[in-house]
Amino acid sequence: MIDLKQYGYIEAETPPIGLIPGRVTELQREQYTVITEQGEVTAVLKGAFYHTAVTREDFPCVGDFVFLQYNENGASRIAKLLPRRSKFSRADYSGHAVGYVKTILEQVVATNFDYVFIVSSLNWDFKVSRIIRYLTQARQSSSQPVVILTKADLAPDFSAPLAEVQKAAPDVPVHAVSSHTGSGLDGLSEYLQPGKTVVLLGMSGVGKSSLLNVLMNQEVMTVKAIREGDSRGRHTTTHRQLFMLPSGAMVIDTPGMRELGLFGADDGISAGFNDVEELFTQCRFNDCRHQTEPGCAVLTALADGSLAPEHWERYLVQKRENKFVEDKSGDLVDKQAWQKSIAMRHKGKKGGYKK
Ligand SMILES: Nc1nc2c(ncn2[C@@H]2O[C@H](COP(=O)(O)OP(=O)(O)OP(=O)(O)O)[C@@H](O)[C@H]2O)c(=O)[nH]1
Ligand SMILES: [Mg+2]
Repeated sequence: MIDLKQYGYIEAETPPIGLIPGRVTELQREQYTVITEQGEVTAVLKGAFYHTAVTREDFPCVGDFVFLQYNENGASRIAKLLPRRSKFSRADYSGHAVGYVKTILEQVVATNFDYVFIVSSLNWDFKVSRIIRYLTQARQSSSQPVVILTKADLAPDFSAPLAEVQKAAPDVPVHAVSSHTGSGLDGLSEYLQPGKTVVLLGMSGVGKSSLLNVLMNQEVMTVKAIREGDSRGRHTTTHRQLFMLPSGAMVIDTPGMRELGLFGADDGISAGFNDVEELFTQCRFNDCRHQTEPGCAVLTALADGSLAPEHWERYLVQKRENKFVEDKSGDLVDKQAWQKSIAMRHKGKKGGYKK
């Protein structure tokens, strides 16, 4: 028998008769792998999910705790999604895929983790603004963000990028590590405690799976060299998966993202830019637009150097983007249409499932 508590399970409600608890460790297409007290099982969703889910957010995802009907001889059936302690979402702009153009949906990337490792390479394409975007979304997730700068072996002196991140996000721990030489990995042990879950997020090719492999002491995920010409990743990892480390902590590896679209990130923006929003309270006019108004605290702070122009610019960009997404995602009619379309799709596929 596996003790699910080691997988972070807390029994908040007793499972109904006939159902057992489990944690989703892998999702490939519509096929789930779930760890239960009976061991690892494959599972599909009960049809009810397709008919009652209002948004995609209601579907189980890697990291989720669920109740399922255990089936010894075939696929088990996930019957209920349990409340999430934390989740990392992004905007999914592929609304047209369901036939209703321009609805931006929430895509939940991972759930029930304690730390978000924002993974970025010291080797190439190092951009603080990208790290700050991930930070905004991570601050929204109800977990602690940590910035991991990888491939330290390729950057003989990484003090400048390290300092740059620390300056832009003074409240967030930053670690420079190398999966090849092992340098800096000791510093991660404070997060990798038994029962804790970490999710690895970042662009393709930054070394997320390499970090996972070295923490696992074995190659559990395929790693591929980045492209020679432009140092881009090859999108090697194509699905999300949760692993139990020898240390007793869990790591969720994810496919590299091309770009991270903010979703519902108002609180995350406020948390990362509270210094900026604090200035707003000092403007002479309540409805100050911080453009040309007299007595504007933002303009004063920009002029005297106490507010860095790039910090202000990032704030504006994120606010604008978040507002755009909110306007495009709030339309319930479109959500209902989406719901209908997946119910139809499920109906069409039903024959494919083993009963
Ligand atoms: N020099 C050096 N190379 C590294 C390090 N970590 C990863 N790499 C290399 O970077 C390349 C990409 O590594 P992956 O681990 O596949 O990157 P990933 O982030 O998982 O990429 P996706 O799965 O596509 O999202 C491989 O060639 C790795 O060998 C490191 O610490 N040092
Ligand atoms: Mg990978």
